Amino acid sequence: MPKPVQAFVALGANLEDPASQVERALPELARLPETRLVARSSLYLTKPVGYTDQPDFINAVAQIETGLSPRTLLECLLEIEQRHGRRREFRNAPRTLDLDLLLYDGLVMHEPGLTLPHPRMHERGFVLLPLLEIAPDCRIPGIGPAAEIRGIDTSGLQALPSPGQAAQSN
Ligand code: PH2
Ligand code: MG
Ligand code: MG
Repeated sequence: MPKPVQAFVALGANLEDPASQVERALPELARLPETRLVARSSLYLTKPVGYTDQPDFINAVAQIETGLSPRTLLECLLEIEQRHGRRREFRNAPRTLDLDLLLYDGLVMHEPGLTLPHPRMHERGFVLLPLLEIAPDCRIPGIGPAAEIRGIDTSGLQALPSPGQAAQSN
């Protein structure tokens, strides 16, 4: 088996109990062959970006360690989306589950259906905030340290308390 690498996956959902879609997808990532879940972010409630006439999203980011190739990992992510009833009606349409491969071991690649790093990740607060929560030292190839990206609009983002975490009383 090739040496396992670190990879980051963005999770997003805004249909059919989105928080549960994302929470259920995390152990499914952990169960992929040659893969373990290293870290997961909080859930974030986020305003839709791009096509805005749709429900708010739940977003999160997961860090995995995997021996799968980028292409095989991508196929596995699409399979999990399918199991969650993902339908693709139009670009940026509401979805039960979206799993985007953000980073794979510092790899840069441009292939049909698979661009690494994810080409829009550095512009999206709903990706950067959860990513920085679990990987504050993360570097995006071709961009630089994720923590140094400026000008991201985070106004539509709200980190949700994790279950069991007491709500703040003030
Ligand atoms: N995904 C998109 C487009 N817009 N907006 C939010 N808030 N969250 C998403 O996951 C998202 C989006 C395309 O995949
Ligand atoms: Mg996406
Ligand atoms: Mg996607």
